[in-house]
Amino acid sequence: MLNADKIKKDFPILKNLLVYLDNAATSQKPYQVINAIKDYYERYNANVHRGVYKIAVEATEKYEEAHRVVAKFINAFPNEIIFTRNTTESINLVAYSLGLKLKKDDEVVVSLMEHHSNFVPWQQICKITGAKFKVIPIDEKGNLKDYEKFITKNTKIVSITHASNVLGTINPIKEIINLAHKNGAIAIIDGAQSVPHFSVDVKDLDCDFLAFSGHKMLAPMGIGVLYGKQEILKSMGPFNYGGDMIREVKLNETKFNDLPWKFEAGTPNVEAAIGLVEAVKYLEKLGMNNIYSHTQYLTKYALFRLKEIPNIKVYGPEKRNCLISFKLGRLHPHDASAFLDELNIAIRGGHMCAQPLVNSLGEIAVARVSFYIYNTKEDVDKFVDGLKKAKGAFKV
Ligand code: C6P
Repeated sequence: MLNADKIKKDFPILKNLLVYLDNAATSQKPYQVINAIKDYYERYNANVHRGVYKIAVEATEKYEEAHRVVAKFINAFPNEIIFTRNTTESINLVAYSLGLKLKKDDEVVVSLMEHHSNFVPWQQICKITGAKFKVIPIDEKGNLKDYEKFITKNTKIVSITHASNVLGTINPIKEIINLAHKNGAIAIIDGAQSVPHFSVDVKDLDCDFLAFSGHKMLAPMGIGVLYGKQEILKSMGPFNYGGDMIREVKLNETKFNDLPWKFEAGTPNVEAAIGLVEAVKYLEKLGMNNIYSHTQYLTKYALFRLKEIPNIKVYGPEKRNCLISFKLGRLHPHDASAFLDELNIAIRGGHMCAQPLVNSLGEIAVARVSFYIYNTKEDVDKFVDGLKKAKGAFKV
């Protein structure tokens, strides 16, 4: 277990006794991250890869350190780390750069539990190219069903979430990657809900791409990561054209920059990259295995306590990542969320940007709690007790 009470002190927003249980949407930020950004603006704000004066060199060095720190965090090479705006943009980069080359009869495989950001780009790319869009279903427990049958010799791209943001399911991602490769397909992993919570090693997984967002792992908003195997990235064309992604521009022709800058056109989000460095260092100091144990403990405890409430339906498998989606009788998730907000408890209600999945559960919205490093057993108690009060107040 982590010492969450001590960790909480690093997070200024939690000083007002906010019980923050919407970590799957975004995490809170510690002083270490906030101060690093403040230091950048107060001391060495400059554009990167351009000026040769001192503060520009320092900003560039810090920005490049971010590639190295993130690479080490997921066991990649620094030139395999492309900074984007978020997971959504990371997946779109691959969809536009690789996906548009698909032909009729090629197949793209996703699953029903994808977030829209790993669903809509492939659905649309398939519409443009005529490729077949295949969706792996889920079983009644919330696990992928018969995925082996969906990946065939015609499959060119398999793009699957590592961990579901609604069900908490942790998918058998290594087997899926293996199966994709056996069939000659590229394997793309949506790591938005895995990388912040447990150790992810891209070499061990052997995935071709991994996408995730800084803001769900203590870093600022506006920075996402796309990991890609260098040989694949080298063979791909750029996603955006413009400044910084070029080596040489002539009147009729342009030579592109090396990796990763070929995919980082224009002025990047330097402050967010600097924040991301501190965020990763913070997580590494706690230890990813300790983080996982801590949030596992809270999730199991919350599942146990929720059993006290009659008429509650919990979605997803028993063994799961650190979030719980539920429905309490006829209580609308937004009413549950608004009621708990009055008690200073923040939870999410809605379709979770996963409408095909939530609709398949027979719902248009669910409520969700999601845990992180600063959450305590007391936070879980406050949430469950608050939900009991909501049940009484709304008579559901
Ligand atoms: N899910 C949630 O509350 P962006 O918005 O690009 O940083 O992340 C998109 C994304 C992709 N995949 C998964 C599995 C996700 O959970 C998310 C973000 C948030 O569940 C916001 S909708």
